[in-house]
Amino acid sequence: MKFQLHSFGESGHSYKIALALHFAKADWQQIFIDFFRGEARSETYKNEINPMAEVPVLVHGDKKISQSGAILDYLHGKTGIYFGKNEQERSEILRWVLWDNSRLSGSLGPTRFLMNFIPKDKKPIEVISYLQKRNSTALSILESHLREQNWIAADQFSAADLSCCSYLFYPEDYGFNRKSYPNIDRWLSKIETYENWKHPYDLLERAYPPK
Ligand SMILES: N[C@@H](CCC(=O)N[C@@H](CS)C(=O)NCC(=O)O)C(=O)O
Repeated sequence: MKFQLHSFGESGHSYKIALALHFAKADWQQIFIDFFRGEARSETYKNEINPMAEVPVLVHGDKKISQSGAILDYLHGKTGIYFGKNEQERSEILRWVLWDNSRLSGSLGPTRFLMNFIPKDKKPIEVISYLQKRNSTALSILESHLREQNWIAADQFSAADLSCCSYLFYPEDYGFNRKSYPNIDRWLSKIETYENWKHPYDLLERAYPPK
């Protein structure tokens, strides 16, 4: 049964799922969300797709799932996306997926949005600088963790790696310089040299600039 992914190219949370489906060679299609024209906040979207007014949403048969971590968990049983072989490993993967949502993607995403996708005169400089400090702390935590580990939460590529890597592949300036974090750089290089890895903008149609 085909997967449908409500998404847009600039969304790192969407990219996690698109990459998971692509790596798994699953049968899937993007349902484009015109994010920068407010589609995800529209009453129709909230009523019919996601009352949380967020992207991504995965539709599979009669299932409609939001929250990238919950979607990766759902895909574990369906596509082989790795979410642990026992309770202990699963809990470690989940711990990093939640950390990513709250501290890494959850902070990098808004920083990149504010720095790149809103008009210059509306940029909240103090908020951006506050977020950048939080980003540096989160990136340093990941950098230290990857000093001893090949993969984030298991002895193989897992949902934790998928979750944490997504925003780090985007080209826009949001204060992340890969070369300043050699362990993160090495880990990202391993992921992008996977045989069928794809850049976010080669996997998902972009919504910016709005047409
Ligand atoms: N924790 C959510 C975060 C999703 C999220 O923040 N999505 C952004 C797009 S990348 C969004 O839809 N934001 C709506 C808004 O901020 O109004 C997940 O992992 O799916």
